This record gives sequence, C-alpha cells and structure tokens, in this order.
Amino acid sequence: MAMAERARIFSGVKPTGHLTLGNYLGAMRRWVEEDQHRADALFCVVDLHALTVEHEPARVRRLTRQAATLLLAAGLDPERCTLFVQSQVDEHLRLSYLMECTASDGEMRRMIQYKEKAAREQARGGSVRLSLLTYPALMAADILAYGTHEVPVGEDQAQHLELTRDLAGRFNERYGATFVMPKVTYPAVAARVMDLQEPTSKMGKSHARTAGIVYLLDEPEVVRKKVIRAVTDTASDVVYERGERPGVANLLDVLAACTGGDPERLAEGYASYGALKRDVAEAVVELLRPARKRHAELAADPAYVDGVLRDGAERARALARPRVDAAYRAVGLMA
Ligand code: AQP
Repeated sequence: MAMAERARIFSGVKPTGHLTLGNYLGAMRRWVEEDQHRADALFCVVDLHALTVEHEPARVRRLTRQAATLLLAAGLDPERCTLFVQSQVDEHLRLSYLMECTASDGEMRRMIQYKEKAAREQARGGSVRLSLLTYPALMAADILAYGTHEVPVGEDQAQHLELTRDLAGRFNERYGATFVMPKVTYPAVAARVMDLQEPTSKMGKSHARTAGIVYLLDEPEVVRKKVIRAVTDTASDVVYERGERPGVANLLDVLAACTGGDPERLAEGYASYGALKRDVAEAVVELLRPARKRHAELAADPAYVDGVLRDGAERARALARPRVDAAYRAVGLMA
C-alpha cells in the first residue's frame, strides 16, 4: 500500500437470522466505532451466503433489509463508508467462479463450518447443497474483489480467512500479481461470544434454540431474562477460566466488551454469579439501547435505506469491476 493511500476494509454479515450480540461485539461495533473512520471501508449484507441452507425467500429479503437497517442504526454512516447488498453487485459471483477454479476439493471439504452444517442438514434428513461446500470461494471473492487490506471479523471466521489468503497467494503465483493479501483482525475481547445456554457453542443467529441468543432487537426485559438464566457452572466463586468455566468466562467477556474492562480483573470484583449476571444484563441493555431506538426510526423509512443500498452497490461495482476484469484476463478469458 502506498503511504498516502487509505487502507481498504471489507466485512459482511449473512441474513440468516436476526443479528445478535455476537455479531455486534465480534464485528459490527468495530466497523462503526473505528473502521469507517480510519479506512476506506465496505460493509456488505452477504445475502447469497444465506442460500446455502434451506431458506424462505420472503424471510431472506426481510432479513436483508433488516440487517442493513440495523447496521445504519448501529452507526454506519453512508457518508463515511459503503454499505451494500452482495447480490446487487455481480462482480462477487463472477470472481467466485475463478476462486472455485483456484481452490481444491480437499481444502473446501476441510472447512469446519461445512462439516458441521452438512452434518446438521443430514441429521435433519435434508440434502446438503453444493453451495454449502463452495461458499468459502464466494467469501474469498467478496474480499479479494476490492483489493481489501483488512477484514475485521469474529474468531469463527479464522479458517475461511486463512483459505482466502491461500487462494489469493495461489492465484497470484499462477497468473501474476492480481490480488492484495488481506489480513484478518479480531476484537481484543469477545472475539467469540458463546451461547448463553450452551457456553461451549458460539452464539449463532441461525441456531434453532433461541434462549441463549441475545438479539440486537430484543426488548430490554427479554435481554435481562436471557442473561439472568445463562448457564454457569456448579462452583460459585467468580473466576475467569475459559476452559474450565466457559459460562462465567463468557459473561465476563461480554461485560468487559461492554464496559471496556479486562475480564480477569472484573472477576475479582464479584462474590456471586447473581451480581455478575445483573451487571452484565444492564451493561448489554445500555449498550444496545441507542441502536434499538434508531432502528425503530429508520425502519419507518425503508426508501431511505434502499437509497443507501443502491448508492452503495453502484460504488462497490465500480471498485470491483477493474480487478475482476483483470483476474479474468489473467486466467486467459477474453474480458
Ligand atoms: N458469537 C460470535 N462472537 C463473535 N463474533 C461473531 N460473529 C458472528 N457470531 C459471533 C461475527 O459476526 C460477523 C457476521 O457473522 P455471520 O453473519 O457470518 O455469522 P453468524 O452470525 O454466526 O450467522 P449464522 O448463520 O448463525 O452462522 P454460522 O452458522 O455459519 O456460524 C462475522 O464477522 C462473524 O465472525
């Protein structure tokens, strides 16, 4: 990157469910508070990724607009960053095919999320979509199309980002320097927020059991109830031990992320789980309050949101096209 050039940042969120506290602490919060101010940042609702599992068309469309609205409500500023919907920019799919031609079958099958989701689909008696296997190629395309330098994500995306880097390197080696090698960044705390009922599993928005998932649009009373009922463990002293005490560690991580403290130090201030849970509940309610309020206002003005997305897609298209054309030419196509 030339000295004067601003870093390019890309990141996205899938409309597979309502956005969660995990999405907020792992990714969105940095997009809003840091990334859009310091870099040329693009944020995307990656709707094509939502089609890799069984879905209801009207729900995907509704969740796509809701995710975009919430991203604006949380503080993304269309004057400072580019917000758009993946399926409105054809370059992602054009490049995805070249990524499929760069990846090997074996490395796609090694993806943990593929193995887990494929097993889940099979257990339900459903069939596994081919796109579930190939979607990391689309994700690599999402990132590489923009000459992205940094990808701010939660920890669950580590393996996909490693694959993206491998594909960029392999493509450049085979066909000449075309893509920037992106680096991945994680938040200092709460990089993997765990499900409050199953603290050894990630809090994921598409999971069927919702009691352990805090959604950004949950009413404050619902947030409080979910946090107070969080699964902890049989010991009663409050210590930060991720391996041995995942439930309490998760609550301390969330509290640290909300209040800016350090989870181990915070643990020293509590003599009981009850007091810790009450503080976590209030901290989360306060953290989410402004975005909830702003969401209600923005949801009443869908034309504004659609306008932001239209402008965003136009800008994204113009940024991606030259690099994707160059990649087509590099592999021997008449682009
Ligand atoms: N629990 C989490 N803790 C920290 N970061 C998280 N992210 C997601 N969950 C957590 C980060 O949020 C961004 C968008 O996530 P996503 O839409 O790709 O995935 P999801 O919310 O986890 O949705 P699903 O459908 O439930 O996903 P699967 O089942 O695929 O895990 C990313 O930066 C992500 O790291």
